[in-house]
Amino acid sequence: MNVLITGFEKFSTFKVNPSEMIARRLDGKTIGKSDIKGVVLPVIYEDALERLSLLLSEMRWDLVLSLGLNPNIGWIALERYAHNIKESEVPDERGVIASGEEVVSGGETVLISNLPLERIRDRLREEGIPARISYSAGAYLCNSVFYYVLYKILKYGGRGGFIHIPLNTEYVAREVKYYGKCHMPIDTLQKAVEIAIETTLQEGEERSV
Ligand code: PCA
Repeated sequence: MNVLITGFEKFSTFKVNPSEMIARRLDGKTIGKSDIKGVVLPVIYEDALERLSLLLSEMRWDLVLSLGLNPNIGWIALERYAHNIKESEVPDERGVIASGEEVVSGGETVLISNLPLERIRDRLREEGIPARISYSAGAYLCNSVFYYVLYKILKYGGRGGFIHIPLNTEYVAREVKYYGKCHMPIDTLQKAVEIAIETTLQEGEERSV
């Protein structure tokens, strides 16, 4: 099976994006019988979707799992809903401020992740990793990527999801201004993403038996 993992480059005041680190760490790895390709997307609306469009036309991915940083959470947030809207007071890294445009013109308002979110959440908790299902990925870049992936791959039965992760401990340790924010070690974040991949692929195998 072919698995695509996307992370994001650094953005805003955060000099490190743990989602980028994980995409790089997983690139070229094999999990179960699946080969992982990890790519890093820019935090720029136009460029991120252009890059994704190319990647998604390369092949029929069995699973596309996108990752992004949410510096305000202390848990793994398994996103359920992607919304067809771009809106944020925060500009992207090219200075573009989105104000309510659609991600895909004429697309449905909401698309729903088809990952086994409850199972992933339960497995993460069993492993001692705080996790919960989230019902909004916001309306910034992460939501755009999440929506675009689902829009493209649900059509052919691919599986798609998005996970928001907190800051990584190693970065926070170096940035005193972020003391007080929640964080997890990068190895724990990576393990959480691997568990999400494994759980999804296992479910796929059970389904096809
Ligand atoms: N998080 C942002 C965009 C890039 C990232 O890692 C978001 O939550 O939309």
